Amino acid sequence: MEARVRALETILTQKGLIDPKAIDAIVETYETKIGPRNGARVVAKAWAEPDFADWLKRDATAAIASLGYTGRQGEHMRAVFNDAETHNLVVCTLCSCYPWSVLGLPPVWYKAPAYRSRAVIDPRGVLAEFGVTLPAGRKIRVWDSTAELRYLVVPERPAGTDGLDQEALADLVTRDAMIGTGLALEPEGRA
Ligand SMILES: [Co+2]
Repeated sequence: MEARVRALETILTQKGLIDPKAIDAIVETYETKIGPRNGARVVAKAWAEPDFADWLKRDATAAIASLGYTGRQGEHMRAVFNDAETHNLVVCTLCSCYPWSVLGLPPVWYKAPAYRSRAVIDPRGVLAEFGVTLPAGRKIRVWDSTAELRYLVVPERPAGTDGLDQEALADLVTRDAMIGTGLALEPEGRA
């Protein structure tokens, strides 16, 4: 795969269709500047501000863009909220569509055929392998991403976080919690 990518880049560069410096800049941006902290700030704001949560539910693309996080390909975002009845899990069964603008680069397992097929066939088993056990009776809803529509899971706000500001709340929101393969962390000092 690496050799193929290098060959493709060489040909496209020789034909003058791409500038390797531009590619490097994009990779560097997604590796170091854009990552799951963006999404964590979106979730923390939704936890802290009911008006923002409403907006996120109605029009996630606009609500997320208001924080300056916009997609490179203009894809639409949808936020799906975990609650006492439903846990949401995101996959791209076809390839690896992922909300880069809020989560950065996808983890390797997200692109793996095993995750992509099993997330829909046996979501509860997949969650167990991620160490997530849901309360009995909780439904799991699986969302299949596409190039046009990408999902951000808003995990449930942990108990004992009333006094935390948004920066501290964002620290509890992991990348996996926003894909649905994890839950938000418990605040420290809460046994
Ligand atoms: Co895809």
